[in-house]
Amino acid sequence: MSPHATAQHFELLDLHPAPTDVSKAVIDGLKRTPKQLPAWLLYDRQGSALFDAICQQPEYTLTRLEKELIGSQAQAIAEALPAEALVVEFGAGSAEKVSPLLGAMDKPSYLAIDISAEHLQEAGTRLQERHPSIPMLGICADYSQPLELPLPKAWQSKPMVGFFPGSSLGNFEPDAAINFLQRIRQLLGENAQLLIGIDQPREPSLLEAAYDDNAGVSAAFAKNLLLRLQRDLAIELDPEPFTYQAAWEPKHQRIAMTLVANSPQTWTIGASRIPFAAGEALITEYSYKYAPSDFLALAAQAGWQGSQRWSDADDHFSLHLLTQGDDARMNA
Ligand code: AVI
Repeated sequence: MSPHATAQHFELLDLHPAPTDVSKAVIDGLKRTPKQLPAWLLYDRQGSALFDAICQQPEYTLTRLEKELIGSQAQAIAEALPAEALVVEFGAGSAEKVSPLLGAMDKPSYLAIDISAEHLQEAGTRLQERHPSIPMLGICADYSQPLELPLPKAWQSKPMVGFFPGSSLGNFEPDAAINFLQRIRQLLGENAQLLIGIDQPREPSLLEAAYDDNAGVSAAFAKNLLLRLQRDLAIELDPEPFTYQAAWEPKHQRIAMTLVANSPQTWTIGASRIPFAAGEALITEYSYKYAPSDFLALAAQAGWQGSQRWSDADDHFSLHLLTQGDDARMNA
């Protein structure tokens, strides 16, 4: 692992959770009331491809808004960041959003973390081709869990900039979001900054359409979770009698995505049998939306403070640049 100025090959370290951890996460989630599976399970190779397809749907504006914002503000954002910084992206996905930012920054290096190894290898290779002189490395890992970064020596003293686009923080429940923001503050170290994309609440009908598009891609994304459980974990289940739903829950300011059993059925996982009643919902994901002030209040609980914010013309989506608050540094 020796990224250097002329690196051409995108190197990947695989720290993906072992299959037993995946089975345990599934069984634990199915024993909850209501049943709920961790959102990271949605992103196998097929799920990651379906998520990319969601981002192309006309109803799902989040990705387009964020890309336009980064494209138009890359220079202003880069000016707020130190030279020779290491950009650490959590959940890099197709690693497209970071490209204009890396292009505008002064001698950056780039570390991409994602749960899907094949997807990360492809995305990282494309990005490396676009920016051949920027040192890059990929790590396949579940970034929602405690993580150590096995950084190459040359990177250990670099100023760190976390990059967490796509409003993926919205897929954590608020307490977990605070824990996660605290963990990345500790992981990135003192003086690090964090650039984070956050989707904001708006007209419920727009949000419900964004998460249940006409072409049925969002539904296929959720149902792929069931196919994945069959495929990878040999869970015996019938995916057919489940209907996908996406509902705005105003009390929580979130979209709840569920697969609802149309008829009673039982899943078999090794020696465990998990019953579903007719009408019972399996929560596949929540997507919380935060107004800027609510987000900054949440971030403050994790020791981050807002330094700048960029948003689209309708103020539907924000890119927040956060620094570490004095209190946070004293308590770290
Ligand atoms: C990755 N994440 C921010 C998406 C979201 O908008 O909550 C996941 C998603 N699930 C269905 N559509 C999009």
